[in-house]
Amino acid sequence: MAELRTTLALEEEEEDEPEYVQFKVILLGDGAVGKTSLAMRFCQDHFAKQYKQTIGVDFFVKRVTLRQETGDVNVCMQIWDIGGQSIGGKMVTSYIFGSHAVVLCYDITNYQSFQHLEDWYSLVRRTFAGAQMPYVALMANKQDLSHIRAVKPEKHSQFADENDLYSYLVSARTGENVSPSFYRIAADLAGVTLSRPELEVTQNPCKAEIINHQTTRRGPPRDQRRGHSQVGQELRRHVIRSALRAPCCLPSSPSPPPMLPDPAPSC
Ligand SMILES: Nc1nc2c(ncn2[C@@H]2O[C@H](COP(=O)(O)OP(=O)(O)OP(=O)(O)O)[C@@H](O)[C@H]2O)c(=O)[nH]1
Ligand SMILES: [Mg+2]
Repeated sequence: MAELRTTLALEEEEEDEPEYVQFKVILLGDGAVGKTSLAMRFCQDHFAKQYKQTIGVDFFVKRVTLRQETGDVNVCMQIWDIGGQSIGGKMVTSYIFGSHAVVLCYDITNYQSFQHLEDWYSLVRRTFAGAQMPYVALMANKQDLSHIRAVKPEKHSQFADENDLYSYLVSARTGENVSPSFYRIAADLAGVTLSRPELEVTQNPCKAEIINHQTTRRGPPRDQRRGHSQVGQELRRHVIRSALRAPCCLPSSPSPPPMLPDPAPSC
């Protein structure tokens, strides 16, 4: 009898657990462009100033609920943060394989990191040769440093247009546009249309910095004067219905990842 009660309780618990649509999202790009920082900002709302190189791959998980009139959709995003040094390595194609979304990241203050996206993107195309390409996005990080940018917005738009990429402008440091961008990716993958208020709710509050104007002769930097609302995003709707109906767990790669998360994924 006690056993039966335990089984019933377990079944009830399972019924309460929402079903998650699971997506594998990989972050690619040169070393130090801010991939780990973006994943950390989105999953843990944390930013570390100090650079710690990612060796191989690191994993993050974030569960999000997408609200729509016909019912909520629960999404579990497995974020594969690929170390920038992996580009020449043997394992990189197996990391990319099976991904639903690829986010090509660069640092707007580092022109080379933008140029190298050609190489990263061709690696993605080679991995998916003959198969359906995943959702591919172009993510321009370090928008807080726009006063020392090396990549003009026109260059960004041109690359996105020529390659038909979704486009996001973000700052892992301030958190600007990070959550809305990943929510948008989740929604596009799940085929959910998010309303503007929902996207705004996902925006992290920015920390205000107090500047002493009496001792600062030139005033605050230009980007602080403009505030954070000017960072726009060019978003095109495109739905990929490749969701795997599966419980949320790591990893879900067709081939097991050679390096397990260390420490265990958290969010
Ligand atoms: N100002 C500024 N610094 C950033 C931003 N994002 C990341 N950084 C800094 O850039 C450095 C590199 O960031 P990481 O996230 O470690 O870069 P990564 O792309 O993961 O690098 P690899 O692991 O080598 O591939 C760190 O010192 C971060 O603090 C940003 O949006 N603004
Ligand atoms: Mg890293």
